This record gives sequence, C-alpha cells and structure tokens, in this order.
Amino acid sequence: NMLQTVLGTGKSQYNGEVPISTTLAKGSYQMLDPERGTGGTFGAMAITNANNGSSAGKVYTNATNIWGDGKQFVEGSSTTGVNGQTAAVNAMWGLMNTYDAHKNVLGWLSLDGRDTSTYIAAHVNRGYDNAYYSDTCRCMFIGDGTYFTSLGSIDVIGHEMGHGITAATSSLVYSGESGGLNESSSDITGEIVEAYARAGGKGDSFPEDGNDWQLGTEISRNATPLRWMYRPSKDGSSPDAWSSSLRRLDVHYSSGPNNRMFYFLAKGSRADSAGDYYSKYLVKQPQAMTGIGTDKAFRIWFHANTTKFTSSTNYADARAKMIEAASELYGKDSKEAVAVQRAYAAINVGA
Ligand code: ASN
Ligand code: ZN
Repeated sequence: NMLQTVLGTGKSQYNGEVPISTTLAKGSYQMLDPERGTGGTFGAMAITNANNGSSAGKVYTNATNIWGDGKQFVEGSSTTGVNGQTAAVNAMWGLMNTYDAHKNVLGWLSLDGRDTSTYIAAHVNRGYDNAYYSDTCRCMFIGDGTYFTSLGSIDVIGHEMGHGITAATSSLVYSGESGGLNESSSDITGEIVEAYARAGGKGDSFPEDGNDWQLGTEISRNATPLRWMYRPSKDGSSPDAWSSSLRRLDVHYSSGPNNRMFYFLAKGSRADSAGDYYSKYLVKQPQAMTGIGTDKAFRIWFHANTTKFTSSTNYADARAKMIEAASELYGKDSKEAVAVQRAYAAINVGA
C-alpha cells in the first residue's frame, strides 16, 4: 500500500486518551488504517462521518493528529468539530482493538479472514440509540444515543464486528434459534475483545479478566447493562436456559442461554444465593462446574462458528459442533470437551 500509517492521539469517551491509526495525505490527517485490511470500500480500515444521515459519508479528516474531547456528543452540534470527532475516536480505537484481537490471537484477518477492509460510520441518524452491522456494505453504523450515550463502547463495537465475522462464515440465519446463536456470538465477541483492549491490545491469548460479562454497561446513563451473560434473565426478558419456546423470542433474548453457556464454559458455575452463577440443570453434586478459562472457551467457540456451524445451526447442533471443535483443538474426551458438554447441560441442552 502507498499510504503510510501515522499514530495519532484520540480523546475517547470511555477509555481516556488512546493511540489511533491515521494516514497523512495532502496535508490533512485521515482516519484510514492501511495496516488493518486491504481493498473493500476505502482500500483500508476506515472511520467515516454519516453526519446525522443514513449513509456512510466520507472518511474523517482533521488538520492535526489530535482528535476529540472525550465528551458525549452534543446533539445538533458539528460532527466535524472537536466534540464531534469523539465518536470517530471511539470507533477507530474499538475497531483497531477488535481487529488486533482476532489477528494476534487467532490469526484471523478482518471480517472474512482474508483481510478485506471494513469501516464504521459514526453519527448515523440523530440521537440514534443503536449500532448495527450491514452485510450490504460489510460495515458498521454507530449512533450517538439519546437514552444511551454514544454507542462506541468496546463491547458494542466488538459485538457489531462479530456480526460481520458470522455473516462471512457460518451465516447463522437471524431468526429462531440460529438467530439467538448469531446474537450470542456477537455478545461473546464483544466481551472477549473488551478484555483484550483493557489489557492493552497486545498478546497472543485472550486475557482471563478485564471484561464485565455484561453488554453495554458503559453506554448506560443509569449503570444498567443491556444484557447479562452470567444471568440473562436479569433483563426481565431473556431465558436462562433453553426450552422449545425459545425459538419464538427476539434474537436478543434467545441469545441468553448460549451467553450463559459461554460464561459457564469460561468461568465455571457455582452455588450462590442469588442464583447468578448457579445452574439447576447440572444434576451432579455439587451443582457446579469448573471453567476452562476465557482463552480456550473463545478458541473453541470461534473454531465452531467459523468452520462447523451452518446457517441453520440450532442449540442442539451447536452443542454437538462445539464438542467436535473442542475435541479437535484439545483432544477427544479432553477436559475441555467434557466442559463444553457440561456447559450445555447447564442450560438444558443435552446431558
Ligand atoms: N444493535 C443491534 C444488533 O447488533 C441491532 C440489531 O438488532 N440489528 O444486534
Ligand atoms: Zn447484534
């Protein structure tokens, strides 16, 4: 690539002052990173300014290489001014860390594994309370929030990029049980990327701690996350375990049991009075299981989602393929494969 990456400084909203990759071209700095992806729409990983509209807009530019003010976007103010740049800083830092986590730990490049560049459009719509992945542009859109604050926390960005990876691999259909698994894969990705970024965005394994196992804590104005992986029912709508009626739920609720499976697989379950870390479906005494750690849990999940799941994989099929994936990575009848079986049993899938 002809473009040279330079390191800029961003004042992010949730992570303080952060290094961000930019490119110097024709006397101005651009949010383009040719070291993280090639080809695609902008020829490099990019952050664009939707400028309160619904299309992606142009790549963010700035006269200096210091960006943002670390503050929530003031609705109605300039999206290119220093306050408006903050959403772009959040997006670039989140995308850099999500990209690096997949590359450095799993050797997986960008969304498709072949390093095709992706991008995030910041400031989509006005005061928009959502973020989403679009398979049409193979890119993501992030709103400024009204009920929420700016949807640029690391777990939200990791979640959306997770949708891009799922779309490029298993292509889990976004309804019914497969839709719940698609959503869960994104929640899992958001949390492991959160831990990776908090540990400094370096290393060849996923850190054991550093994430909160809750989605969207940082974008909440009243400290209430959107989803709790260790106890999905805390949201009042998600089930904690699989049942035959789960397929009729919105995918952001039918994701719950698989999120809980992943938590149990990584961290284990144990009896506790609130029931948060306890499974009534584990029948052996004590009603608890030992986790295999976040790094192994995610390697197994990623291997299953990118090489074994199909568009119609349901919970029972996911269990079978997760056991296969664990057996390939760690050995048949390994403690890791047995832990997968127990983690699914803990959400009422299989025995
Ligand atoms: N933020 C949501 C998600 O990624 C948007 C949606 O439901 N499509 O799941
Ligand atoms: Zn999602």
